[in-house]
Amino acid sequence: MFVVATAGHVDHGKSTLVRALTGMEPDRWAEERRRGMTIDLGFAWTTLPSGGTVAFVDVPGHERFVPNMLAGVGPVPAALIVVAADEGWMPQSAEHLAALDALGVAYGLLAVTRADLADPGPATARARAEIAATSLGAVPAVAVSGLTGAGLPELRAALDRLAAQLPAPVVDDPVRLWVDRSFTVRGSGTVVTGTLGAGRLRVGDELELAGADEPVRVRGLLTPGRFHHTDLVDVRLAGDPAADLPATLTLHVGSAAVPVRVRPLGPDTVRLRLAHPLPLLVGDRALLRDPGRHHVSGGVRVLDVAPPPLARRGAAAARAQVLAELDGRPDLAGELRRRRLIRAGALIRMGVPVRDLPVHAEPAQNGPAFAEPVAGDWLADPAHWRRLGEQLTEEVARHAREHPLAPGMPVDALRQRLALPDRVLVEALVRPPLRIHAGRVGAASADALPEAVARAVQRVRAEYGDRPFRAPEADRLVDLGLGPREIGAAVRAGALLRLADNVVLLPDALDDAVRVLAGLPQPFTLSAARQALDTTRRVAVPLLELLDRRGATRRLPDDARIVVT
Ligand SMILES: Nc1nc2c(ncn2[C@@H]2O[C@H](COP(=O)(O)OP(=O)(O)OP(=O)(O)O)[C@@H](O)[C@H]2O)c(=O)[nH]1
Ligand SMILES: [Mg+2]
Repeated sequence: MFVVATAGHVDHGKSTLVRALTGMEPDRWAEERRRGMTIDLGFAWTTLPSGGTVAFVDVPGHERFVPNMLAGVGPVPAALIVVAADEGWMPQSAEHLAALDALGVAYGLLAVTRADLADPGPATARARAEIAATSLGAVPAVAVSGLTGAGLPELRAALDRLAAQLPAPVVDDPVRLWVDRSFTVRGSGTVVTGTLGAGRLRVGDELELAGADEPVRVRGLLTPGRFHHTDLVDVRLAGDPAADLPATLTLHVGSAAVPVRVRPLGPDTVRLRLAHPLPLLVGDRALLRDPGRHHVSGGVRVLDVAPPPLARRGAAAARAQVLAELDGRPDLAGELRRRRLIRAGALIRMGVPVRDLPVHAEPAQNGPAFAEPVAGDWLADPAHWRRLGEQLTEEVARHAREHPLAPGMPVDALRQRLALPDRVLVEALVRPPLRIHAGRVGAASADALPEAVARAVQRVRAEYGDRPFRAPEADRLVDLGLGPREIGAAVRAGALLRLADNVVLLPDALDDAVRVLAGLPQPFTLSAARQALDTTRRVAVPLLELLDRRGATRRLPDDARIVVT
């Protein structure tokens, strides 16, 4: 089935033509029939000679009902433009055509009606010229009479040819049904009618009702989690220059008509503040209209549904430059570059597919890369991510300089310094030789020891390297500048081994001790161990206790020990 919207001036015979083609009554309201005038959208369908189905959205032509007309043509791919032979081109012929042009409708037909009342030639020529200058381009024209039925077979054949040209609807997209009206039918529940802009509905599908908590005119049924509801968008205009737009206009998108405040940014780009939020995506087409002047200001293409605030001086000019580069086609690499860090889900809700688009990060070096989350579902611009990594290293080094004895920089302090929205991002940025330990980021090796401590450790190594089980005496430690905090830092860095308060050895001493003790007749006493290790009780007692705890030695009931092999 394909859908065609009618368009054309009041009383030019749109509804009569739809009735003649379908045998159905598009004017469903008593008031419409009494007044002989369409007020609200009508729907009717018929089978074409090819066997395909065409459905008509019949729109009102009266100037007062243009908003209803726009709700009808919003997401419709093709138009049947109706001009009466006896009246010719009229104001709403022009306004409706401007709306179709603004929406970028590319497929259409011209029906010159009431051909029994006047020569259709002049009306046809004028209408074709007007239409040719729009997104519709050159369209086939058929002269018809709803009264006599003349031209109807030709019109049906032309509709069949039009149907064959239309691109197939995209069915895998998220569903967005712009609801025109809803009512309650006993036994069925709530029934809605509307236009499916994208996607495919199946019985049992779960949808989301947009703006359900607000008494708004716009209602939509949406695939859950796939749409960003926004009241602030940056758009590109096709039509009047941005500078000529009034400060307030009406935005028509789908069946929605929402008042907007207009802030020009570039020559053809503006920021729109919507009176209430709509589920909009990057690339959406909409239309701006000045209801007071009956003037379609132009079509808009949504460039950004989550634009940055323009608070700083010069922000608007900078924004205009960014917008100049955008064309409304979702662009993952560009979004990542501009937003730097964003959740995949947020991008999808803006209409930017995350899975299918390659990110050409640094084509020269790496070739195309697909967007892989850096942590959780966070995506990052590769260059920004690299800078963050460098910044993290600098922050940790600076923190170590300022707090030489602290066991690293707290993850949360880093998160704040780097202005990151999520702790997992800090964790993902930590690379060796840095590591996370007990909620802090620090160097894993002794290389990062404060210089004075590193020098003191070197002195210990020089003085005690050949007597590895002789611990420096307490006053020697003081001479070397190794107080409890310095010792703590050296121990955390793995540069010293603490046996007890003020009893430290070089870290390799444990393995060496096990080797020496294994050479003794087993089991061995504390005294034998002390002699073999050439050390004092001050060292031997805690050293053997540490080896016991580590399972390298075992203490027997008589206090002798054996090396566990
Ligand atoms: N003689 C003649 N009269 C026609 C023809 N088509 C429509 N009419 C008459 O023109 C008048 C308006 O026709 P409609 O079909 O209601 O026009 P419309 O374009 O739907 O009007 P709106 O919906 O209000 O914009 C009616 O009185 C019709 O009978 C035609 O082909 N020949
Ligand atoms: Mg009508």
